[in-house]
Amino acid sequence: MEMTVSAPGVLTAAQTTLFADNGYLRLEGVFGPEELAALSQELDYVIDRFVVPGKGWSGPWRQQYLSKEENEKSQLAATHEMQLYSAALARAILHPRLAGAVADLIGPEVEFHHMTLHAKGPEFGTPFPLHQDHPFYPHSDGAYIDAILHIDAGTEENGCLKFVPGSHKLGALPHVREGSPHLPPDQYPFETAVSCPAAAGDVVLFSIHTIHGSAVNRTPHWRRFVRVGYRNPRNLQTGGQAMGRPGWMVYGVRPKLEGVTVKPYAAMEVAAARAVAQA
Ligand SMILES: O=C(O)CCC(=O)C(=O)O
Repeated sequence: MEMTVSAPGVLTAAQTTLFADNGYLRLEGVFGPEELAALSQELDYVIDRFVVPGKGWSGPWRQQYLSKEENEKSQLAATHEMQLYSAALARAILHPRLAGAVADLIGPEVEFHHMTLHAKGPEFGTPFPLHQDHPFYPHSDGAYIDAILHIDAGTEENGCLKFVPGSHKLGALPHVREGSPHLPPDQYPFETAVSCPAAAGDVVLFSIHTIHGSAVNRTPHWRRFVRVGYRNPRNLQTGGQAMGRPGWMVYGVRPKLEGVTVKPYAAMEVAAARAVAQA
């Protein structure tokens, strides 16, 4: 049986053009008050029980971006695949307006790729130097969108996202590989990036090739963002995070591709844990 998948038409023509021009787009109010409350509570549960905060990304950029005190005290809680811990976070991946917007941009078929937490600690919440996401999970082309779910509002004071408009048109750029991949700060000054403040419940979409970063969180509160990566299943991954792992289809059906097989998830290391428990 042939199946024709068509784009859902969640985005307006003006939104699609904005994304094509700038490489990023803010969607207002994707998560309503009840969804947001569940996301916030369950994320806090996951952070409290399963995440040990660290200093955040490493590399020579820290000397240029941070004072000595900031470098020493910077704090980031980061982890991956929180949908394995929380049903509210699992539901968020499939959210019809979110998946539909992504389908309008890179679909019609859309496959979920990964979920990652970036929670900046209070007062000294770690900044992110300018970078593209491509070096972290390189794919063959640009049909990959990162969605930042704003569990908290992003403001100038707490380290909102900042983008270099139109930079996605540059394609995949070489990154400094000392520490976490980042663009050389002297060639790509942080000041060239434009702030993208957003309210709690908003989602900001951007291309895997869009240059972005964020400043220090100087407020007394945690700033919690969740990144969800989506790709067109025809856009094959070439390395990095979650390489070789198939994801749920969140819009349309998986196309049958020559030479590509869908392998099940790797077995969890349960047997080893059981052996330890029984010892
Ligand atoms: O959470 C942030 O402030 C930045 C996130 C980011 O750069 C990324 O997810 O690639």
